[in-house]
Amino acid sequence: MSHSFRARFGRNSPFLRHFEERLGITVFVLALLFVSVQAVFAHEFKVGDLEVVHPWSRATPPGAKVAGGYFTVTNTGSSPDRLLSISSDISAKAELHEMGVSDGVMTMRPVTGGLEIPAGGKVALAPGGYHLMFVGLKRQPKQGEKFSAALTFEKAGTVTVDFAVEGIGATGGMDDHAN
Ligand SMILES: [Cu+2]
Repeated sequence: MSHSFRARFGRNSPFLRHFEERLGITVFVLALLFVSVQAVFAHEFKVGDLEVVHPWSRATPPGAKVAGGYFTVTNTGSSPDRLLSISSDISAKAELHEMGVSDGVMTMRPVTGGLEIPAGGKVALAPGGYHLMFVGLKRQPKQGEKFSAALTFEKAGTVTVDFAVEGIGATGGMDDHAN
């Protein structure tokens, strides 16, 4: 490395200081972007030892009577808990369902006795598996809005969460990169 290079780009050179400032601003802007993306997509709700992450639903076509509800729930406690019931102003009732294949046919059935959240474990409600079903919609959830629902757990109690309404065809893509 030549003398002249060091003279121009030495530790205290104005060029390097300027570059560091620019880098600092870039990192800051990226951090802000990250925080705002998190705020939009990865909202979460704590109750007792449980954390309900990114509750979301789908917009429904006009006249639809049901809408799904999805989220991930983690249990940081040392004993299992159980999701017992759900209620929301958006529908007459809300049920816990399980999707599965029986004799080659996709079926959906209510889960009886609640859904266990194992100690130190995590349960995902997602399209194709466990999900909430808001039955008897009083209005159609619209993309971009949120509606609230109360989830009641056996030990942790009741927590009110906001379901973010995504597009009609949404598959919960956020789960692919947020968790
Ligand atoms: Cu269902």
